[in-house]
Amino acid sequence: MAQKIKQLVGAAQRILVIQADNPDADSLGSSLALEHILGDLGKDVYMYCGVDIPTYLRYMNGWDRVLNKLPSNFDLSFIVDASTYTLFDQLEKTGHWGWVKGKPCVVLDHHGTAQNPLDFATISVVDDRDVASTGQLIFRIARQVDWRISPEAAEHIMTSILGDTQGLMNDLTQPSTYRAMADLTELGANRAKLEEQRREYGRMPEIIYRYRGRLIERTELAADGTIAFVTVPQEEINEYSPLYNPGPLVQFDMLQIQGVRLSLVFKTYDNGRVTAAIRSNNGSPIAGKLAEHMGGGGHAYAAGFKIEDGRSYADVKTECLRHATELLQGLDQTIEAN
Ligand SMILES: [Mn+2]
Repeated sequence: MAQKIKQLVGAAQRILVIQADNPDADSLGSSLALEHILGDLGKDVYMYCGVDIPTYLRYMNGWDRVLNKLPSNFDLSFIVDASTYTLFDQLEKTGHWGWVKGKPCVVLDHHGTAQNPLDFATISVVDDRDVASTGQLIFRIARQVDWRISPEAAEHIMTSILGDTQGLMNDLTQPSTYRAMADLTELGANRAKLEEQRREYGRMPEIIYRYRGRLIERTELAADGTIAFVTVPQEEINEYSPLYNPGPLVQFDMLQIQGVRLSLVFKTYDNGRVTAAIRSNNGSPIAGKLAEHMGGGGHAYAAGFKIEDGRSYADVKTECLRHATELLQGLDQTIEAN
């Protein structure tokens, strides 16, 4: 596989790296790592994401080179951290899938259970067992074909791993992940520096700190206290989202409530759109399955979905909580059966 990817890269000059419409530290870190690695090979690299890079990721150097219009002139594309059509609404809407399908395409991902797979890919490497993040997968491939990993590339790969493993703390973390972290450190990535950058960027204005208190106050519990959720309406999105993304403000605190296994931050928009960010605690790896059931995607501990088909928020919430409860119960039954 790695050799075939090397051949495709060898034959291309202009290379496009595509992220899905749910950018996170892994997809952005993977894009930026590829930008450096392929750039060092003398390629012209373009990065695309259909939506704006969220503010909480803007501590990553180079985020502002990600385009949100798809360039039409390229020889090869990489799709990183996604392998399903579901997460590419913007390409669907603009009708630009044709451009991507008309050229060789390499899909690199670590989400195993995707529905509607991107079946046109020239090469698809979807490894859901041995790597913690797409960045780690890129690292493995780059080593197999002896591509140079600059300190900048190493840093972006490290960020991708820390993002998906929540700082090496969830069980996506593999033995190979610790080895990769050691190798990346040798290559010049500095975890302490990365954490400092992220913390500095994560500092919030006073008004946001106080808003966080209100979100905590409004948090509700469901399913015998195993699911925590909160709703952010349009007027708060307008007021606070430009300053800070409301989800990350409370979502990890919600997972710290005793007995809570899953947290949900719903956002409701005036045009009827409902979105949800899903996070789960170690031992309750159902976030991705819940998101898929609701028409979205993600992985075991972090996922999301959006509903735009006119269903009311009340209906979406009821269905989401019902299915989440079922998945948690199913998980317990599997554990008991073992
Ligand atoms: Mn990922």
